[in-house]
Amino acid sequence: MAQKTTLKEFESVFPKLEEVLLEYAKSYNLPEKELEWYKASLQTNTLGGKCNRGMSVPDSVSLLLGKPLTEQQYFESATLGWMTELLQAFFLVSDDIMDSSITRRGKPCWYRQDGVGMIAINDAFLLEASIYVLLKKFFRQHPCYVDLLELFHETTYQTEIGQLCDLLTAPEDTVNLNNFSMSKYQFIVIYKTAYYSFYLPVALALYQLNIATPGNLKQAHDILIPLGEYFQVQDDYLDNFGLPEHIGKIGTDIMDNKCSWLVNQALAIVTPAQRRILEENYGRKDKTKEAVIKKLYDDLKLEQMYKDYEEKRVTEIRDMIAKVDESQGLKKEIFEAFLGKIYKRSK
Ligand code: DMA
Ligand code: MG
Ligand code: MG
Ligand code: MG
Repeated sequence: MAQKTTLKEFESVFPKLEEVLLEYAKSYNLPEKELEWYKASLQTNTLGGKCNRGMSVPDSVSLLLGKPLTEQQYFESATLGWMTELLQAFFLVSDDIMDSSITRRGKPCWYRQDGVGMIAINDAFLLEASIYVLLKKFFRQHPCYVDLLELFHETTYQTEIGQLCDLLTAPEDTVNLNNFSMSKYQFIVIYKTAYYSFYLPVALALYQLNIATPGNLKQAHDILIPLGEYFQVQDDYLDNFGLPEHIGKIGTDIMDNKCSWLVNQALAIVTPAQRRILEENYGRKDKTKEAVIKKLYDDLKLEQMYKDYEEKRVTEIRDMIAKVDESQGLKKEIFEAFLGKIYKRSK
C-alpha cells in the first residue's frame, strides 16, 4: 500500500535543504547580512503554501512503488518536491511584481515587504538558481541527472512563454477585447500553469524511479495538461469569486486586463450593451470600474457557468484516467489523487 505524505513530514525536510543552500552560499564567502537576506527570502517565499505540487512528488513515487518509501527514497522525492516549490517561489515572486499584486499566502507580496522592492527580482533569480544547487548536490550521480536538469530547464521555458503570452495579452494602457479568445486562453494556461504545476511533479517521480519511458511520460502529459488547464480555470474563478481571507491573495485579474476564463465566458454571451460595459470598465486601475465588472459577472451568472464547466470537465478527465495503460508501471491513482486534491477547491 502506498503512503500519503503529510505537510508536516514534507516540511521537516526543508531545514536540511536550507542548510545546504546556506552552506553553498557561505562557500563563496557571501557576507553575513546577505546570507541572512537569502535565508529570509528562502523561508518567506518557499514556505507557507499548500505544497500541493511539492508533496505530489513523494505521493506519486509511493503510488508508483505501491508501498511506503524508505527513508532514502522519501528524502530524494521530497527534495525533488522542494525543488518544484523553489521553482514555484521563483515564478510567484516575479508574477506578483508583474501583476501588481498586493498579498500572497495571506501576507504582503515579497516585493511589497519592508526594504525589499525591486531586490525581489534578484531574489527570484536566486530562488531559481537554488534548484540547480540542490539538483547537483543530491542527484549528480543519479542515472537521470541530465534528464532531470533538462526537465527543469524545459519546464521553466514553458512557464515563461506562458507568462509572456499572459502579459502581452493584458497590456496596461489599451483594452482590446478582440485580443481575447479561448484558443489564446488555452495557450496561456497550459504553458504558464499546467506544465510546472502538474506535469513536472509526476515526470520527476518517474525519473526518480527510472521508469520515465516515452510511453509513461506521454500518458502522464496527456492527462496532467488538461488537469492543469482546469486548475487555472479554478484560479481565475477564485480570483473574482473566492474570499481573499481564504485564498490568501486579492484578485487583480479585472484591473490587470487579464485574458481570464471569466472574461472569455462573458464575451461569449454578452448583449451589445453589456459588451460596451466591458469595453468601458475592464482593465482599468479603478476600483469603481472593477465593481461594475463584478456586477456584470453576477448578472451573467458566471458562477453557475463555472460550476457547470467544472462538472463537465471533471467527468471528461475521469474518463481519460480510466483509459490509462498501466503496463509500463504508471498508476491511475496518481491522477486520481491530483483530481481529488483540486475538485471543488475553494483555495
Ligand atoms: C499563475 O498565474 C502563473 C504563474 C506562473 C505564477 P496567476 O497570475 O493567475 O497566478 P496568481 O493568481 O497566483 O497570481
Ligand atoms: Mg498573478
Ligand atoms: Mg500572472
Ligand atoms: Mg490568478
